[in-house]
Amino acid sequence: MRRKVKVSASIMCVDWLNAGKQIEILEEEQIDFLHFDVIDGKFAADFTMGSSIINVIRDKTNIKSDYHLMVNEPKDLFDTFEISPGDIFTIHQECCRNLHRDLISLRRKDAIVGVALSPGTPIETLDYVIEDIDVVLVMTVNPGFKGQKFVPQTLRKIRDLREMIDRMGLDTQISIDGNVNTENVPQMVAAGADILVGGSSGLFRADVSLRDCIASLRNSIIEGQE
Ligand code: S6P
Ligand code: MG
Repeated sequence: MRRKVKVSASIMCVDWLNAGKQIEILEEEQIDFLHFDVIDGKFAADFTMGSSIINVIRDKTNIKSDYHLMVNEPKDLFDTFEISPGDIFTIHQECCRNLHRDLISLRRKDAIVGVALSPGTPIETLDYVIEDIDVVLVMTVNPGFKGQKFVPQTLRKIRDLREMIDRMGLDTQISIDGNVNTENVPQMVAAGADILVGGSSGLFRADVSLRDCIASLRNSIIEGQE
């Protein structure tokens, strides 16, 4: 049977002047998650959304949240964000002085617990903690900005991670973030992706409607499963 590959929409890439309408479309199209990038200007340059903006969107929709914190020592922010059952909360391996302690704190908050790896971070850095992780987010671009180029060797990383998870008999899911579009999705899915974070190149495009982008992304998922 085919694995269900879920789609998470990166809100940082939404057409902000039409955000309400676009979120309605995401809901009608039964997108699985809204992906909220939080950046602190330190771990990654630039700033994105804080809880006040995120909560306006959360209040408007029933779609589950997929938090992606690109901030140093994210534990200081765990109480800032609302977490409902079924929401994913992802922190970066590179940002935590005591990753395992932080994962346990998140588990107590009833989050689906995620750890993100930047392109240059090996999967071996998850040794001895992967048992306590629900989702590994493999970044296929460097943290910080939309519209970047795909880092090709991350495809090998997805394959290696899938192999490691299967070998250990875990049910950890693999999420992919960065340059998720019709060109790359078939290979990402074939390599072992479970969740795809669609951004400016795959979902929120100026030249193609959001509904058409969703349909194309779903076709590319099927292509990768064949
Ligand atoms: C990057 C962020 C991502 C982007 C998304 C952009 O720091 O974590 O979630 O918003 O990946 O998508 P694209 O198609 O522009 O690479
Ligand atoms: Mg992200």
